[in-house]
This record gives sequence, structure tokens and C-alpha cells, in this order.
Amino acid sequence: MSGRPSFEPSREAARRALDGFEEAYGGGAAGLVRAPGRVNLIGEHIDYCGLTVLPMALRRAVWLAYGPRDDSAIRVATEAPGLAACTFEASHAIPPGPTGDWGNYVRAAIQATVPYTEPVVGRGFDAFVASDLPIASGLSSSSALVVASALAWLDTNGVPVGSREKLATRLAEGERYVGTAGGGMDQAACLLGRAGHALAIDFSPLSVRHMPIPSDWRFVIAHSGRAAEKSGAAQDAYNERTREAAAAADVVAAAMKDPAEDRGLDRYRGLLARHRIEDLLSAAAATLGPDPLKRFRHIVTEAGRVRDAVASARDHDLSAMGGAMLASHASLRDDYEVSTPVLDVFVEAATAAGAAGARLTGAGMGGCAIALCESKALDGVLEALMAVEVEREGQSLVFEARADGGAVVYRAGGEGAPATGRP
Ligand code: NG1
Repeated sequence: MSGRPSFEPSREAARRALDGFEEAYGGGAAGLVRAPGRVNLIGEHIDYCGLTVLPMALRRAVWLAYGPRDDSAIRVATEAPGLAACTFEASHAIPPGPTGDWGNYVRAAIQATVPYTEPVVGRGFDAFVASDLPIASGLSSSSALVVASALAWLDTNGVPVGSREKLATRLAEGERYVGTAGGGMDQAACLLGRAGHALAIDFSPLSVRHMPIPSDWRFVIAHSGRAAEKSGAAQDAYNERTREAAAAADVVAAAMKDPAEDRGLDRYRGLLARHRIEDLLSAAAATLGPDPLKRFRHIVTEAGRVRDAVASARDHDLSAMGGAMLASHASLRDDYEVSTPVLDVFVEAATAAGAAGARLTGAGMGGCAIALCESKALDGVLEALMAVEVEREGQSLVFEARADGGAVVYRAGGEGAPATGRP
């Protein structure tokens, strides 16, 4: 290897990753991964039901500079203040660090991709991570770290990535290692993003339709200043929602004498394929208690809103897309109960400033809101969201989000290339 990995020079976080690597390990990195965060436009808390979602990959990303080791250890340091480097041995059964340890996302990635280097356990790497994605904010910094670690492992061991869909599916399962019963949206958006496009993601099997974003549409993200730590209360609340959603589907399916053999969360697709949403809601109202009814109602109506949103994007219908986003937020606030007062204020402020729609994005319980407007309303929406008084933990985070490409591996001395094969 010679020289530094080449990358887009504007990327400050990329430079910090490379410089951090040199400082930590005393030599140049062999490679650099860019793994983008994602923002979900619509389709919230339904990916774990196997229902279609509509995110886009972001320009903001996790950057991971890495170099091979002579053994099978993994050592990853980060610029994030207060986070110690994580060090462990690659294997098929990696013992987790303490609950909430950021290194568990790296462990999850390596355990999930060790089978790619079979029959041997592959060669480890040293790495340094820098990022311009806020963490625990519903923008998928965790899955970006998982994807970056996995791509570094594969590249270090000379293993072609092959199907990005298959890798995304494997990493979605692998990330459950940290204890969150998550769906498959984040890893798919990170690996399969495309500049200027939203991704309509279908599951089981994973497939992506890249939808061009109309050129006059603008998206703004506003951070509520409150983290939604998946290692703490937010993880419990998230997992609780998945359990409630599964139980509700079983009750409604029994009431409707649904013939499917699927159970729990896997039932939703079949129910929605065989029945009208109104009929599902009537059966749910007759059989479920108040909270399960709300959870069920959110999921099946959100599935309908995603269908509408996909059509709106195709037809360049800004106001229909905005309407779907506003209805999604109301449902997440009232039925799924994952909003916060600041997120609600963001939605109101954006709408009053001329946004076509806005909603909380990601798992909620903190994190971010996203607003959609046409280009001429952009400045007003940005200003209105910046004027909302929140504690932003030092970072002023209201920014325009642009859809960017999926994860890329850059090699020392070479051109960057999408890691669908050896770059
Ligand atoms: P965020 O918001 O990035 O933590 C989580 C899940 C997604 C999805 C959304 C809600 C993980 C890794 N991600 O994302 O799969 O369910 O919440 O739509 O658990």
C-alpha cells in the first residue's frame, strides 16, 4: 500500500479519521470506509414488521480508517470524547462488553461477518473512527458504525462483499447483538443509498427501489437535543413496542380467522395483503384493549401512508407527501407514543414556516424531526427550526439533508469505489 486513501477532500471527518489513525497507531491507514447515516422520510416503526419504509442515506457519515494486524484482534479507537478504545478477539461468539458500550456495535459487526472468512477466523485490524453524525439521534449512527466495521473486516481479509442486500440483511440480524430488536431499514439504507434518491425498501427478501427525489424538494433535519440511547430506557421502550405489536397482530389474525402460518410481527404483511385497512381496524377495535389497539392502528395506517408517499414522490406531489408525513407524526405521537414535546414543537414550527409536512424521524423518544418544503421555503423553515429553544448539548443541529450514496471503501493510493466488489 502506498499513499493515503483518496476521498472527497471536503470531508473533514474523513481527515480526522486518517489523522486519528496515524496518531493512535503510528502509521498510515490501509483503507478508509465512509458509512452514511440515514434519515427516514416515512414508514416509522414498521420495518420490524417487514413493511415497506422510505428512508434516504445522508451526506453525514461515520468514517473508519483501518489497517491490518498480524493476529485476529480488533482494536477500534474513536474521537468521541470519553469513549475508550474497544479491543477484542474476532470469533463466532464474541462476548459482549457492558450494556451501552459503544464497542458492542463493532463486536456485532465482526461476529456477523466472521462467517465470510471461513474456514479460518480472519485477520484483525486497528481502526480509528470519526463522524459528523450525532449519536443516538435516530439518524442511524449505530448502524453506520456496524456497516463501517463490517466493510473494514471484509476488505482486510480480501473477501468480496457480493450482494449488498444480503450483507445488509445479515448485519440487521447481527446488530440485534446489542439487545435492540431492530428492523432492517438502517443497514439497507447505509449500504444501498444513492445520491438524489430515496429508497423504498421491501423486506424478506430485502430489495430496494431507488426513487428520484423531485429536484425542488428540500429536507431539513432538526435535533431535539435529547439523545435516545438504545442502551437504556429507549431500548426498553423500543423492544416493548415490538412485543405489543406482535401480540396485537396475533389477536387480530385470530379474530379474522387469517389462514397464515406466520406469527407475531411476521403476520402484518399477510394481514395487509389479504384485508383492507378499514376491516383490520374494525376487527382490532372489537378485540384489542386500548394500548394494543393504538399500536396496531399505527402500524397498519403507517403502511398505507408509505404507499401514498411512494406515489406522491413518483408524481412530484409535494403537498400529498407533506400530508402523509404530518399524519405519520400524529400517529407516532398519539398511537405509538414515541414523540416528545420538542419534536411536536418542531413539527408545528416547520409547518407554520411553510413546510409541506414534518414528522419525528427514527425511533423517537428524543432524536430528530424532519421537515419537507419546496426550495423557496427552505430559508424560512431553517430559521423557524433554529429559533426553537432546545438544549442541543453543544452542537447546533438544524441542517439541510441531501440524499447521498451508500457506503464506500477507499484504499490507500487508489480511487474510492463502492464496495460491491474489491475496490
Ligand atoms: P433509529 O431511529 O436509527 O435508532 C430504529 C431502528 C430501525 C427502525 C426505527 C424506527 C435499529 C438499529 N434501528 O432506528 O430499524 O425500527 O428505529 O422506525 O434498531
